[in-house]
Amino acid sequence: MSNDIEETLVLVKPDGVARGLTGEILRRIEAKGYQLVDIRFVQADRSLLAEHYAEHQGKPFYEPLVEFMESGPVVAIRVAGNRVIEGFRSLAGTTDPTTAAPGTIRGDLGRDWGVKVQQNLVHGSDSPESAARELALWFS
Ligand code: IDP
Repeated sequence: MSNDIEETLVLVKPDGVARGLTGEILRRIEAKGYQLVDIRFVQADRSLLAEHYAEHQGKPFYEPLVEFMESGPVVAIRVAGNRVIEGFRSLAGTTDPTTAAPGTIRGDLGRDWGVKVQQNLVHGSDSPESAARELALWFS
């Protein structure tokens, strides 16, 4: 375990924004000790989402995922901190909110009543390479 200051891209997805959970998600990021470096409200278009989710193109959930992500504004956040890339993914919890651990954003706040798996409130970059690529995309 190294001691590395990193930056990551966090997105509050359209379900998080629509449910008024942006403040609660920012609170959890700050409470953990991470720094909010930049923040913007974005109505993502298809070309941005195609680049962002390039690795998922061709998967069965790709089209519903992109449709969901363009269904409303998202909040893009540049977050800095010690090992923040894996640290934020730990705060977010596993992909499916139904089984995400209590104490995590998805586990505490994610809904599973009439809601699809893609509606899991947040995105966090999964590696330093993804973080650099995604930050350039959303904060160009
Ligand atoms: P992650 O966001 O937990 O890193 P990824 O595997 O990178 O998960 O998938 C990206 C996003 O695609 C997920 O956050 C979720 O919104 C959606 N997704 C992943 N797997 C499924 C699935 O099996 N069904 C529907 N949506 C999915």
